[in-house]
Amino acid sequence: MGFLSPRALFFVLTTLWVFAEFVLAKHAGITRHYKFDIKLQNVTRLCQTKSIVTVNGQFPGPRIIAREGDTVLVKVVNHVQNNVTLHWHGVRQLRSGWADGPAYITQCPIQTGQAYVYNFTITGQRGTLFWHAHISWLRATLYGPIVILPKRHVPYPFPQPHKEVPIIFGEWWKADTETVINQAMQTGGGPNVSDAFTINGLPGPLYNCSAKDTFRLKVKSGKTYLLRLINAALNDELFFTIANHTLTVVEADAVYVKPFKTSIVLITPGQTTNVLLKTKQHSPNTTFLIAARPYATGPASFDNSTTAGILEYQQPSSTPNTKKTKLPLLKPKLPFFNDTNFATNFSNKVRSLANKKFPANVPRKVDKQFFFTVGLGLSQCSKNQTCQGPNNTRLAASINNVSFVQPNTALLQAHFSNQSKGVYTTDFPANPPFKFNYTGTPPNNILVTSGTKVVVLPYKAGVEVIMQDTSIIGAESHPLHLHGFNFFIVGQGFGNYNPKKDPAKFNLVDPAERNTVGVPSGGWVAIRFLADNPGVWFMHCHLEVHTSWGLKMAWIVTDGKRPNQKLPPPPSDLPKC
Ligand SMILES: *[C@@H]1O[C@H](CO)[C@@H](O)[C@H](O)[C@H]1NC(C)=O
Ligand SMILES: *[C@@H]1O[C@H](CO)[C@@H](O)[C@H](O)[C@H]1NC(C)=O
Ligand SMILES: *[C@@H]1O[C@H](CO)[C@@H](O)[C@H](O)[C@H]1NC(C)=O
Ligand SMILES: *[C@@H]1O[C@H](CO)[C@@H](O)[C@H](O)[C@H]1NC(C)=O
Ligand SMILES: *[C@@H]1O[C@H](CO)[C@@H](O)[C@H](O)[C@H]1NC(C)=O
Ligand SMILES: *[C@@H]1O[C@H](CO)[C@@H](O)[C@H](O)[C@H]1NC(C)=O
Ligand SMILES: *[C@@H]1O[C@H](CO)[C@@H](O)[C@H](O)[C@H]1NC(C)=O
Ligand SMILES: *[C@@H]1O[C@H](CO)[C@@H](O)[C@H](O)[C@H]1NC(C)=O
Ligand SMILES: *[C@@H]1O[C@H](CO)[C@@H](O)[C@H](O)[C@H]1NC(C)=O
Ligand SMILES: *[C@@H]1O[C@H](CO)[C@@H](O)[C@H](O)[C@H]1NC(C)=O
Ligand SMILES: *[C@@H]1O[C@H](CO)[C@@H](O)[C@H](O)[C@H]1NC(C)=O
Ligand SMILES: *[C@@H]1O[C@H](CO)[C@@H](O)[C@H](O)[C@H]1NC(C)=O
Ligand SMILES: [Cu+2]
Repeated sequence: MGFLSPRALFFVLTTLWVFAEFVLAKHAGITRHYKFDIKLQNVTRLCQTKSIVTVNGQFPGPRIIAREGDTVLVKVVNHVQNNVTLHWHGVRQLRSGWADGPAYITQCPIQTGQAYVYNFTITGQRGTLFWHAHISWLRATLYGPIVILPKRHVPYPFPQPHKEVPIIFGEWWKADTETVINQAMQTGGGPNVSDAFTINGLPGPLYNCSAKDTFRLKVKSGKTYLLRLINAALNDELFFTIANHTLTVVEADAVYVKPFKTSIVLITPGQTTNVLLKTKQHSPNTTFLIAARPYATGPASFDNSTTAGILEYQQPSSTPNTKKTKLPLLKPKLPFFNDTNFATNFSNKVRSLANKKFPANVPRKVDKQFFFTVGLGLSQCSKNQTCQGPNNTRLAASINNVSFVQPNTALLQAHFSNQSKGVYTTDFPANPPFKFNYTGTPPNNILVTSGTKVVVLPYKAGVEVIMQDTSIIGAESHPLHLHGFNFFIVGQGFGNYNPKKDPAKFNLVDPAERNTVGVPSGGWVAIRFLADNPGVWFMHCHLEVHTSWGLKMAWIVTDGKRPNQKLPPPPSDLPKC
């Protein structure tokens, strides 16, 4: 047995060191454990007490805080009569589709008395996302922020904020929301609109009986605050603003963007946006209204109310009296409820950072192309019923005229065990059944067809989807959300998509990378993604009413050849139907 020369020893040690660094970097994350007890809680809003479904009795629900690379384990125990599932909205769920959560897509519901552990690792993402129930309309009260910090010692690509504040918008009904949607599905008419919007669960002073339920943002002068905006409302895109302050948008859907300044943010249900708020150098002798209200383009009536909070500066200690005197309140201006020009200008400003550290990996090669019409339609009323849709019909919604029918068992289980028969078919159309002027006069027959149809994508396919709004019943902006992937928004426009002219204008350099995009009212949007995540992935309108009417479909991405390109088997506690 000989001794290693100093030179050889150095070589061995550095090799070990490099290897250890590599292992540490790959497994740098820690495991974060959460326990979510689903239970009822009495909550009073707008002078009315209501029993709502909550996590741990909290409304809004608890925050999940993790770092990029961490594993999150959430043990969900269902103590209520409703079936429940939770979705980790925007988390990519690389090869962990069993933890994604949409009911009857990736899992059967967690039934009364049952438990399920959601187990996922946050890979390559940092920013703000949120969790919410993904069954019926339970997400009206079951939602909360997901804060993903960068890896330890990795700074933000913008000034380190003094403080970070999640701001989650919600929508509140005085009535029980399960009754609201059940009634609408019975009658075929539109569901009753909400009674209020909320900021962190609080409607604010512009509603009757609500001044005490007001979100207050207390700040110091001359500091930078990171506001993590989340739209968890069910059916409304929202304009958001703070009187007399400019915001800098730095991140959207947990992807950094090229910073830009704006006084108003547009945020659709399902979207998240991080903004920097730089407070004034000297504490002003006034307070400022924080406000959000809908951007609405559809034909249906909507909740046209405004939720508000108050931005307060901490007054210098030399003026102790100011506490007692009521400071004046400055009010902001928001765009008109149907200001599509503002919406277009705003969404065009959102661009990927697209630098060395945070590249925009836009698929250059398109292997599979789809043209999807998205919009409303009608379905027939049963013979012995009267329906409240137009001309005694039922309101419906579809993609390529297919209104999705929820199966009785989860698609992912059926796919994994090769038992699709009687559950789903793989003939979801790549194009609409017939061409018409999508944004002009609707065709005579606007009845939708229905079925549980999916598209099968080969592993690693480059996918392009053109989503075209229709003016059937009324043009409307639809926030489409894709599970399991981020996509790049390579183009958008008004009227009908022109396959000859429009692709030349696509942005393949720094397009926004998101998980939810508003298909413009009376227009189209083109997205691209790489199908690198095996599993079954839901895509749907994040206006909950449209999802209820069938504006949803699923993609199946096949396994790749290598072991680390395959979907692992389901966890043993996966709920059964
Ligand atoms: C809610 O209030 C009702 C009526 O007062 C009461 O019967 C019920 O026990 C309360 N529920 C909870 C979870 O506190
Ligand atoms: C979570 O998933 C990982 C990866 O599949 C697995 O190694 C781990 O054992 C799981 N943890 C629990 C508590 O199920
Ligand atoms: C919905 O509104 C209608 C008309 O105001 C009312 O009769 C009905 O009770 C409401 N439904 C629910 C579930 O509150
Ligand atoms: C608030 O209350 C007043 C007086 O009771 C009533 O006239 C008004 O319609 C209410 N406003 C809202 C938004 O409910
Ligand atoms: C707030 O904005 C208004 C209108 O732009 C302006 O007149 C006013 O001076 C501003 N006040 C403060 C305290 O910034
Ligand atoms: C703040 O406003 C109050 C009441 O309007 C006034 O009395 C006070 O002088 C003001 N202070 C400053 C520093 O402007
Ligand atoms: C919504 O409310 C605003 C005032 O806040 C009003 O100008 C507008 O006409 C309303 N829109 C609808 C569709 O009711
Ligand atoms: C917005 O609504 C107003 C009032 O309902 C209407 O006059 C106007 O034409 C609408 N604007 C657009 C762009 O649809
Ligand atoms: C309609 O008729 C069918 C078959 O006779 C019956 O099962 C169903 O309950 C009826 N529905 C209504 C709403 O009356
Ligand atoms: C309802 O019927 C009338 C008369 O046939 C027709 O003009 C109208 O377009 C129909 N409405 C819808 C939404 O189909
Ligand atoms: C489609 O309809 C719109 C609105 O009526 C019209 O402006 C446009 O010219 C039509 N497009 C085609 C290709 O017919
Ligand atoms: C809950 O889910 C199970 C399994 O899919 C189903 O059989 C049952 O009818 C559901 N219960 C309710 C109340 O929806
Ligand atoms: Cu929609």
